[in-house]
Amino acid sequence: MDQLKNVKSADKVAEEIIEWAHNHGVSNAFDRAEKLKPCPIGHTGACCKICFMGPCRLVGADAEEKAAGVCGATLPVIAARNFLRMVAAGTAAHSDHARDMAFTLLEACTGDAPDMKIQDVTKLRKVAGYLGISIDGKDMATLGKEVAEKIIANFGQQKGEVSYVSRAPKKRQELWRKWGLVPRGIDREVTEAMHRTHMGVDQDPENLMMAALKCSLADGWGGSMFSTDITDMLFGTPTPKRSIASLGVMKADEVNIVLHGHEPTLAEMIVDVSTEPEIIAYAKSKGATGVNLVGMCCTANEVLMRHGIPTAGGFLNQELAVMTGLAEAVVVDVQCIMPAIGQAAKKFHTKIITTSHKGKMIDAVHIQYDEHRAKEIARQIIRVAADNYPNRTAEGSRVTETAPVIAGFSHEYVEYMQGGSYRGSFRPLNDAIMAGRIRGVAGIVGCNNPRTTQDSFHDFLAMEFIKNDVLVVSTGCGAAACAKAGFMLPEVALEKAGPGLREVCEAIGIPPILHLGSCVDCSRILTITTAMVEAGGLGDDISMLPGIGIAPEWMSEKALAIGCYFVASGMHVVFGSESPMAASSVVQDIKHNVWVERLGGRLDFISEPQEILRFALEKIDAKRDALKLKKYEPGKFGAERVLMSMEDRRKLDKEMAANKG
Ligand code: NFS
Repeated sequence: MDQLKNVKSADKVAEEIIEWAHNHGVSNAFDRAEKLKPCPIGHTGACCKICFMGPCRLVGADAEEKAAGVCGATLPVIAARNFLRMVAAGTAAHSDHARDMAFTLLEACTGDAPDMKIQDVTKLRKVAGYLGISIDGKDMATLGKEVAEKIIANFGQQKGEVSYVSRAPKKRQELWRKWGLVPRGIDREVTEAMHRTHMGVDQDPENLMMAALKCSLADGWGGSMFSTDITDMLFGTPTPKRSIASLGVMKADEVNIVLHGHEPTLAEMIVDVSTEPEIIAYAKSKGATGVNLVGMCCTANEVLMRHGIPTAGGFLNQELAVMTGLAEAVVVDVQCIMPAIGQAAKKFHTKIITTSHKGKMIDAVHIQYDEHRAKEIARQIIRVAADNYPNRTAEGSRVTETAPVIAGFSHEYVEYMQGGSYRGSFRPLNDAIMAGRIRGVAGIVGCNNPRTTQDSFHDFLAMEFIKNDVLVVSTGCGAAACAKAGFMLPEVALEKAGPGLREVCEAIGIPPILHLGSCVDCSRILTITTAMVEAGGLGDDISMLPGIGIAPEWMSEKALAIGCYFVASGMHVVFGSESPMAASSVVQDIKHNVWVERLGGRLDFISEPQEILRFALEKIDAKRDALKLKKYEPGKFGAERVLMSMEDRRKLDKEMAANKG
């Protein structure tokens, strides 16, 4: 870790390009972060700019006790309000993405989006079951339409409960009801959060912080979970795919198109048409040998999980992709698109193509995506990129190094690996945890942030966890970091894993670091933890599982929404860097002690990776102790097999049937 303190990125390929940019005077986020230090008042949550009597900045050693804004708002109120607004923005982003997916599903079923159809019927039936929709006698289009309409209704629902709340463990649901945290409708919770934080409404920090949890549940067990399910239905539930990762995925002699952003629909269409003979012929007519698609950020995760499209990396690699000088086009839609790519593109031949009316850029070409003619637009985009191929100059930093990766671990696949189509269950994993072969499970998720050496926290924690027999599940830019580091090649990870984890992973046939997808796919972690509770042996609620959620290099409001819904679901969550509410000890106390008392989860901000590791292992071990499980000792576990005998299996089936009954 220490040797990384002097570099900007742990990703060697990225580091090479950053140095190139620095030496060529090309502006980049790493240099800008050095010049532009965060405002210490806003950084800790002590600045209120909610009304125009201010902004009021509450500073000074005794600000918490004595200071107040012009209206009288105290520091705890200001810090809690700021936090709730961030969580609401994160929830809105995931959920508006989900809404678009729901309308795409609807139009695919009504025939209004003729280039799309449901690809995973098993998943459609499963989702219909979750939503209480009968499947009897219905054809796929009718059922799909009903499912889409029911999901769309969840956004504007005014009363009642968001449908997927019923997928959580029973005990958790009761806890949410007890504390008034069940989201009524997705949009309603976001709107209410904005209202509560308007000048002069909610002035109780505890009430505001509980509202943050409620709003986040509309994301985790609402928008994000719907989005994952719809994407699986429309484009297939992921299964393992082999590919490559790093900025070296650009090809010198092909038309390179970077698919960047979040909603996978257009990217799917581009993947689909990119192999059409006419499209390839068009690229060749411009002097290239073919079309090379590469992903960026969460769109990368979506098309990597389903098609094995190489990933150029996460958030901080986007400017660098332009600086390779090899990108003919960066196609973007919404979220995590740095305005800087438009400015960087001016120095190269790269065209930035915006595709959503929600996300336009002045330095870009806009080609509006329209699901009624999805493939036609996808072809148009590839042609625009191909037309740009002859404009390539020799400018840029050329790199060719890549790392192999295996991604595509949907929760369905992980379950399938533990017993096949009919007997799939999370019980083998639970048994391994109970026996002490696996110490616990860590979710490493979230962004990159140039205030941290890029990827260094993700890489360090992933490696240390598996050495300590902790199974790692990863999404978002955390997963991209592990992929680029070569940790997502099972052989590499197995070699580094502790003996217990290694044995279990080999027996089940999964790697010790699992790529679960994009950030909305953090909902897969909720599904897995619920399945682990249901499989038995590790308590009756998510809060009892020896697990932890970590976003070590976060920067986005979406990450905070994710962190909050994990806390509300009962997990301990650790974020890297400083707390955005650090100025208020009252608010800090709420997110530690009040939340843990009421919901079993808490949110900590820890800036040192070694300390994050120590804290996480301590929490995992404490949960093991509370469950009275065998004490974890590296390399020491019983001689019993991990995979169950048929007899065990039958016993378990009976137990499960009895539980259901
Ligand atoms: Ni997540 Fe995806 Fe990455 Fe952070 Fe942005 S890409 S939704 S927010 S930066 S992990």
